[in-house]
Amino acid sequence: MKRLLLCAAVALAMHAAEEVLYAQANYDEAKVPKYTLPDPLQLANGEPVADAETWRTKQRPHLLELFATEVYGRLPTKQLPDIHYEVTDDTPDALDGKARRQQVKVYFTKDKSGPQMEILIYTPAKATGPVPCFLGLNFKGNQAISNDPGIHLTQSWSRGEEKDGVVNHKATDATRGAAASRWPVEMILDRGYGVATVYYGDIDPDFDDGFKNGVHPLFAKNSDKPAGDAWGSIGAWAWGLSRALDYLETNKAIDGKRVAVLGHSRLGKTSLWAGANDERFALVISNDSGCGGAALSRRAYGETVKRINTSFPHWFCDNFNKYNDNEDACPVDQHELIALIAPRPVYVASAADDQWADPRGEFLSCLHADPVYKLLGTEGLPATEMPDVDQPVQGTIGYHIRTGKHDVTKFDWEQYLKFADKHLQK
Ligand code: GTR
Repeated sequence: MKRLLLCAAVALAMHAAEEVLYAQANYDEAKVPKYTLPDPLQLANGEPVADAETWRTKQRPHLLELFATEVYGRLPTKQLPDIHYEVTDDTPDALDGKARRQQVKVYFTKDKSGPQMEILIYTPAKATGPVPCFLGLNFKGNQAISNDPGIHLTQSWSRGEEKDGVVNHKATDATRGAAASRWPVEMILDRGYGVATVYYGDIDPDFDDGFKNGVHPLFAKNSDKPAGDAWGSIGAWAWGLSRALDYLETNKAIDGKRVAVLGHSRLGKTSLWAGANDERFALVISNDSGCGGAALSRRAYGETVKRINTSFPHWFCDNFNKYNDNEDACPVDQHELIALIAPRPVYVASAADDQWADPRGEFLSCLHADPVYKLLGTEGLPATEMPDVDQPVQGTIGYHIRTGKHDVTKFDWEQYLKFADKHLQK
C-alpha cells in the first residue's frame, strides 16, 4: 500500500513538473534571440554550392555527417548477416473484406531470441498490382492503430498506462484501437495506398538505459561507454524504419520505390532523420515533430535543446549536449535536415495549439530549405510567408498549420494523401 501511494505521488509530481516546464518555456516572438542560420548552400571553405552536382557530392554528405556527429549519432554501417523474415499472418479479407492484412516478423539475429520487430501491413484487398505505401512507427503497439482483432498484441516493453500510480509496461487488450484516430486505415486504402507500421518499442524501448536494450547491443561497439557520436534512440528508430523498408521492397503487394515515411512528434523527428539518411524513402512527412525535428533550434521557442536533452537524454547523441543554451555554436540547424531530403518531396505539419513544438520555427525550416530544393530544379515551397491556419501549401515542400492540438488528425491525413497523389501516383 505504502509503495502504491509513493508511486502515485511520484506520478503526480512528474505530471506537475511537466506542466511547469511547458509554462516556463518562451512563447513570446519578441523574446526569440537574434540568430544567423548556417547557409546550406555555403561550403565549409566559404564558397557557394554552385550546382546540383556540388550539392550531391560535397555538401549533402558533409551536412549529413554533421547531423550524425553532432545531433543524432552515427547509424551503424555494419549489416546484420542473419536478419530474416517470417510471415506470421496473411489474411486476404481483413477489415470487412476491404484489406489484405499481413504481419511479418523481422528477426535481427539467427536464433530468434534477440530483438525483433513486427511489421503490420494493410493493402487494398482489390489491388491488382503493387501499391504506394505509407510507413510509420507507432507509440503503443501495432494493435493500437486499429480495432481489427486480428492484429498481434505487442510483447515488447510498452510505455504503458498508469493506473493507481502504477505503470504496467506490458501492453494489454485495452490498448486495441487506442490510436485508431491517428491511423485512418480505411481512408488510406480507399485512396489506393497501403499502410505499414511497426511498434517503436520493438526497435528500442523509450527510456534511458545506457544502450543496453533494443537493437543497440547488436552493434557491440556502442554497448560499452557510448562515444559522443554514438546513436541514440531516434537513430535506432530511424534505422528500424530502413530495415522495414528493406522488407517492404521484397513484398509484392507494395511498390518499394513509392514508400512515404511518416511520424508524429518524437517519431516525426525520427521520420525526418530516416528520410535524410535513406534516399530510398520517396517522400517524407513530419507531423508536429518540433525541437530536434522540423523546428529551428536557434529560435529556442517552446521546447529547447537543453530541455529536450535533459528530459530525454537517450534520444540524441551525447555531443548534442554541447548546444544546451548554446544553439548558435551548432554547425547545423534543422532547415538543413529538411534540405537533406531534397529533391524528394517533404511535408511538415504543425498545430496551432502545439506551441511547445514551435510551429513558426517548423515553417521557417521549410522556407530556409527552399533554396536547396530550387537549386535541385524542383518547385520547392510555394510560399514566402507562413500560411494561415488550415490553409496548406503544397509544392515539393508542403506545409500546414491546422487548428487544434498536438495530434495526428483526419485533416492532417487528407493533406498527406493529396500530397502523395501529387508526387507518388504515376
Ligand atoms: C514531448 C517532447 C516532444 C515530443 C513529444 C512526443 O514530451 O517534449 O519533443 O517529442 O514528447 O513525442 O510525444
